[in-house]
Amino acid sequence: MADTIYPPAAAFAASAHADKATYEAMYAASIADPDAFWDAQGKRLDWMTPYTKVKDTTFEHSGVSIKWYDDGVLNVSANCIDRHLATRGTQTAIIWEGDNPEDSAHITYAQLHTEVCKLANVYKSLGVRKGDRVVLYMPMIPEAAYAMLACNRIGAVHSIVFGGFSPEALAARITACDAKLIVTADQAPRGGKATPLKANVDKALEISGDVPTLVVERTGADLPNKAGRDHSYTAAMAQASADCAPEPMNAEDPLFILYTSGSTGAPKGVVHTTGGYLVYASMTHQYTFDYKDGDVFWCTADVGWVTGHSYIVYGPLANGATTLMFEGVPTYPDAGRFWAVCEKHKVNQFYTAPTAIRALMGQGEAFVEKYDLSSIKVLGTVGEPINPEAWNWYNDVVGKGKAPIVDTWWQTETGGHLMTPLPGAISTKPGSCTLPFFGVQPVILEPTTGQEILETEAEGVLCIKDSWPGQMRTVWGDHDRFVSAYFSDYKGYYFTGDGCRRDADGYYWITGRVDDVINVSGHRMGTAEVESALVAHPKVAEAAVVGYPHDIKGQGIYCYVTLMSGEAPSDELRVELRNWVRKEIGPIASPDLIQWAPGLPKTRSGKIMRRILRKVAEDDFGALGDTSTLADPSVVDDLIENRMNRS
Ligand code: 6R9
Repeated sequence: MADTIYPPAAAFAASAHADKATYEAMYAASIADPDAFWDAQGKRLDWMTPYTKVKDTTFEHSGVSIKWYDDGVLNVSANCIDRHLATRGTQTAIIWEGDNPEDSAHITYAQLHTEVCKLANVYKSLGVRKGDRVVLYMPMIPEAAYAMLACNRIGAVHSIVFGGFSPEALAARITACDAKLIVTADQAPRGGKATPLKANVDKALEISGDVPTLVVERTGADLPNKAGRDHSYTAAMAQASADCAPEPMNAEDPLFILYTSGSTGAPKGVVHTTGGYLVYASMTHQYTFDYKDGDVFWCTADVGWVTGHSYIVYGPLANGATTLMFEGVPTYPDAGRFWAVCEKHKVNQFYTAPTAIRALMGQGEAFVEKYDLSSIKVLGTVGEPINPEAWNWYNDVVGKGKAPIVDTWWQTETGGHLMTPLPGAISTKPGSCTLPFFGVQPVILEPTTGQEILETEAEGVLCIKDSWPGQMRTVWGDHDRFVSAYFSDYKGYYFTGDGCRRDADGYYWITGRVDDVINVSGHRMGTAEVESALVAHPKVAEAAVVGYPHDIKGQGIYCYVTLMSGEAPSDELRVELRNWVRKEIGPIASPDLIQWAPGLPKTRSGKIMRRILRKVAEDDFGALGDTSTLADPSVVDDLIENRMNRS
């Protein structure tokens, strides 16, 4: 069946930043002469010392090195705040919408400036210096944005840990970056419940050793304080001067670290730097969403994920936008909350994840129809492939067929969108992220030979041929891991870890991860992380984890567990293991299905054959392929007989 194609409306295209001809001309220019193209784009920022070099990058395996605007000097907070003050001091920078529908606030650029300068001085008074790392473990409150910007105002590097992560996961990240300060809050209200952030920090510090904390009084809960270690945000801010000059930073100085799951071992600390990242976040925010002055932009992500970094804080504020920050969840007080917020704040661009769309779709159209959504001009999605049913619902029910949908494919590692329709330029097809952004050269390689497939129609692994300014620069403290994870399987290319198909029109369709990373509700999870949490349990001898199709989450977590001899399987033990993984990693890693496996399918050399485990988890055991190389082929029969996902 031919794909339905949705061309941009003529009126939209006529006033957009880019129509089709503009996109094509700019894309061609960005590939023909990247230096000239990104030199011009670099001018979207204010530089304290202008750069003389633009692109200095190589993907050559022997010496992978990525530098952009290398000798330029700038400050991110000055670009996101100070330079807007003359023209936008009284404009709203951040609209905050609380978990409780009665709580909201507007913060102007002038107020943002004051708060960030004061907080930067608080950091200094707590001993934070240029280059030091600050861990943020925050609710979705304006203070989270202040805390990020105050870091880069003084040249400190933030590492945000998602508020849903456990004390154990938090401790590992505090230790990994040798944090000098932790900024947190007493509690994080979400969906009418309160996550005990400060109590989690207390537990984490028992593991990592003490680090000073700064605690925002979000709910005012009466909590224990450790004298000399824990500091009140309110008290510290009351003393702080609002005068803090922005620190001159080199374009390649680190801006932030963000830990993300890989296919092996512990999460990787993805490092983004100052100049290139901000140019790219700013440009993609402007073009992908066709953001115009005065628009209200809402990205529903959490600041603990890269989407929150680039499209709640850095991209929008660099562009002098009004950005909405939402503390709550899509279903509280009811499944109409997103649409109520869109109506209340007259949102113009709305950006969310397919898992949220699928969940809300299941609640029926009445929740959408209650609200006036006529302000919406562009709808965006991110995080995982969007199935056409969800795309169509988003288009018809939310957008009333009038708002173009931008399906943005990118990664923590890429800093900003790599493939996405531009809403005034590129016709969309439900489920395709369409075409590359400026400067991005996607290629599809044959997975085993690594040969580039040159035909338009192609399917294989997705790599990128050359650098773009928003690309990650290294893995924190482990450049070899950076090279081996992204530049070794397919030499000369950046390897995305995603599978991809290119259709006859040259449109790209992401087919999902080709490595041992699963995507649960748009959150990346290494199967190895869940496995190592499971085997840390005293009753577990061995564990293997795979993803399986899940209606709402996209993928669910399917665990095969071999118990220590003498341990008996039981439903109580299932509950215990599920809680154990939640405690080790966090609720997002909760196993959906746990199958007791007396044995795992292994090759004679002891490698687990995950292909077989995936098939059984998918309830598709008719196509197991060759099992004759297994050390003990009979384990497969037991796995099939006791499979948990039966349709
Ligand atoms: C931004 C973000 C990255 C992985 C990526 C891919 C999947 C993201 C997607 C998508 C299909 C899209 N992904 N956007 N797949 N269509 N529009 O999500 O970063 O958390 O690092 O995840 O998510 O598999 O490789 P991150």
